Amino acid sequence: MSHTRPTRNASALFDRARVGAFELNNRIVMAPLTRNRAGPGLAPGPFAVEYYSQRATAGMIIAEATQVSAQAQGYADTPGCYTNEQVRGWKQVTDAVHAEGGTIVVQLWHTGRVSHTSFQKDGKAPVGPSAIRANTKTFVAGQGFVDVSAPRALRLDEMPGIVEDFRRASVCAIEAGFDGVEIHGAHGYLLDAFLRDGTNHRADSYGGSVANRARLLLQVARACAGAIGADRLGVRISPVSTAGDSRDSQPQALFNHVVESLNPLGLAWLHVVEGETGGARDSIPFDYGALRDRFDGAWMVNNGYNRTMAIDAIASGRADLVSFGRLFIANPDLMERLSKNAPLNELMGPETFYGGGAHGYTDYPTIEQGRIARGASKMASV
Ligand code: 8OZ
Repeated sequence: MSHTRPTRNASALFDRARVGAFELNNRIVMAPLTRNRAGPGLAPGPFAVEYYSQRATAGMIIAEATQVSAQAQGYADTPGCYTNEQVRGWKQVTDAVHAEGGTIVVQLWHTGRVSHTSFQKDGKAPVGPSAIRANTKTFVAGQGFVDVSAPRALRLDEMPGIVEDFRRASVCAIEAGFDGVEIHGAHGYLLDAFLRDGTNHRADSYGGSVANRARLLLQVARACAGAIGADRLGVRISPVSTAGDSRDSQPQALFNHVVESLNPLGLAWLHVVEGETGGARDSIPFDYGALRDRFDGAWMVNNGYNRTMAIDAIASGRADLVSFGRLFIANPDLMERLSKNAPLNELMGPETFYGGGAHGYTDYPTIEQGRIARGASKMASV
């Protein structure tokens, strides 16, 4: 298989794009961003409607990682999509984004072993592929950042329940007005932890061979595709990232298989974190072209893209979509800023990322608001 694809969809970052069932306004995607601001019942909080509708000019918004069940929670104040209250909350968000002409899907996750007993029923251990504790931390209200708890290995008879939780949550997502769903298969959370030989030491049909380790992700993707349609479904992977203490001895062979197996489902997109999440893009050598050669849907790339890199990735045909995380935190009108090559807002301090209220969430100015504020301060100084 050749890894240099001819420029098949040579187009511009700002061009419309057909992705599965969607007609996107442009190829700029808001990456899923954990903000820990859910309200009562882990429904989206009071500022979420404004936060997401401010960003509706993105070609597609992928709403923050959202639990498929109570067991799936691993951090304080992250939302769910498995109760009526949560569905009602999300419906207000999706209605507001649609009113602005946007497209919004939700990322569904099970944090797996990246969790803490305080989030689990009766204070029991979180679950993972194997009883191996992750070398990472989570945030627990009242305790701050703490080591994640030691997990127990899921029993074989519990596996259908995990698949069912994802399927049900994907149905809830559509009820909540989302246009589709992204399955979180990255960053050491449950599905990624199953994929990897560093975190999956099982001896049953979900462990050992690459095919066995990929079984859960495949079953989840198949179940969600069957429930909501593969043309509304994407998967996110992070082949070489060590986020969430993710480890594998042969990531290339593993992900070649994963993508080859997902492809026949006809997914709308595959979302690939290139390199170390939020860090070096070339942390270890990896042939992403080999993955793309195995996938027929839209190819979404992520991790540290700036305007020039994004324009080039799309114009060269290397990618169909580019997702931006930090730039979307700081710039609600990122699409307009990129299209005009306008200056970007500076990111506020990390203390505003995870938890809190409107500050650092809904109070980043658009170009227009910035102009008004600058005009006002000039007037004030006269
Ligand atoms: C940062 C903090 C907590 C969770 C991920 C959902 O890494 C996350 C996440 C990021 O995918």
